[in-house]
Amino acid sequence: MKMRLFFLSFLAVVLAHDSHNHQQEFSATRLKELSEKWGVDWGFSGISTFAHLPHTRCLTDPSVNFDIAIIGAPFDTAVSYRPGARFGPRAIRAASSRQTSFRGFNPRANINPYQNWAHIIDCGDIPVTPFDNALALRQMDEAFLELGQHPPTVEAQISGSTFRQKPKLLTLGGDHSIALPALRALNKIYGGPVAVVHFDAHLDTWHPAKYPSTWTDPTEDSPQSYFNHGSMFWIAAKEGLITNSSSIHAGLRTRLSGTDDEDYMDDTQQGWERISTDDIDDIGATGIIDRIMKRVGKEIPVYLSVDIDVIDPGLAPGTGTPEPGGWSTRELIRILRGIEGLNVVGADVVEVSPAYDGATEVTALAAAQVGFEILSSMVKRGLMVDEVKGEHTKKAKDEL
Ligand SMILES: [Mn+2]
Repeated sequence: MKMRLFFLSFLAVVLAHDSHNHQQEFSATRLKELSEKWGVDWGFSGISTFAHLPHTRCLTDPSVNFDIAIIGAPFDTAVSYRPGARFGPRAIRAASSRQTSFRGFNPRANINPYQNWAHIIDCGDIPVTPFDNALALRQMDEAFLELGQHPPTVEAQISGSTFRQKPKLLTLGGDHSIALPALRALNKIYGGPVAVVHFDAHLDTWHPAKYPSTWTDPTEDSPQSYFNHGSMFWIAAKEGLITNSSSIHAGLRTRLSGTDDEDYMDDTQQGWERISTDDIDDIGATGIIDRIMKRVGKEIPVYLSVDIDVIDPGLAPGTGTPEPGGWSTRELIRILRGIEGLNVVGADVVEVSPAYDGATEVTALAAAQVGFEILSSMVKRGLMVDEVKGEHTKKAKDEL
């Protein structure tokens, strides 16, 4: 019996080896034909990655080239209300499945981000521990830094475009606290603070002591309680990660602590300007676009952070801390298109919590569309820089 088993496994090895050898005999024509027949997925077929992009475990191979990577941060143990955003990356990927490179032209942006200069891949998820937030933060710190140091494609490196010299990350959250490790990494990579353009119903600049903390002195007994999805920008400001004259919130409508607007005063001191949800009724989407562009400009490196709860919970109910009376998905998309000139060096879409979404995936669909708009802008920015350079070259030639 043993001999027979041995023989069978020996045979299996030989066959495997044999078929491996045969593979090299397939002609290029045959492989091309197979690729044309079977190489394209429908929206509903295939393994789930963002927009059917190729999947690579980038964290295990530092030599993997990409210009833009999608990375999931399935972390949700720093939320103050509904947990569940650890399933956000999965939900957003599934909801992005009607985005394909062959039908990826964005008529609002006049570009197909999936068929342009950028090599865009899905790096999968950071395997973040759900048991220990201090460790989780360390894991995310390391992972974002690791990914941000990957080499861009050779084409991008020799393109002459400054924007294309460093790879970009679009993070799928996860609760909003994941923005802190992302900002830490960007500060190391860009050698200083970046501006934050923050779409959210909430400030997220709250001092951690603004949460009930009778049981502990957070500084002594529970430093981990400082790291939460409403205080990560407070920590970021304290660590000097955010420029103090060019960051801006958009879509605010949260209740504040206590009996006055002290939270706003704290927020201003941390260097932020605020656009409320209601401002859209007075100045329209274009007015909001103007305010953001005037505040931030086109040069300074920006981290674009989109909390899906900026959208009205009627249109995006699957989120951790819903606030009635928000912008429509259409308004948010319009505004994101209007700010495409920003120098976005990193971005996230966070707080998608599919357990509270409906069977129609409406929240995840909105998040996937936000991702598409951000990718469109990043790719477009890479082209705009080149156009400017092209004009300069032309001028120089004309002058000669
Ligand atoms: Mn938030």
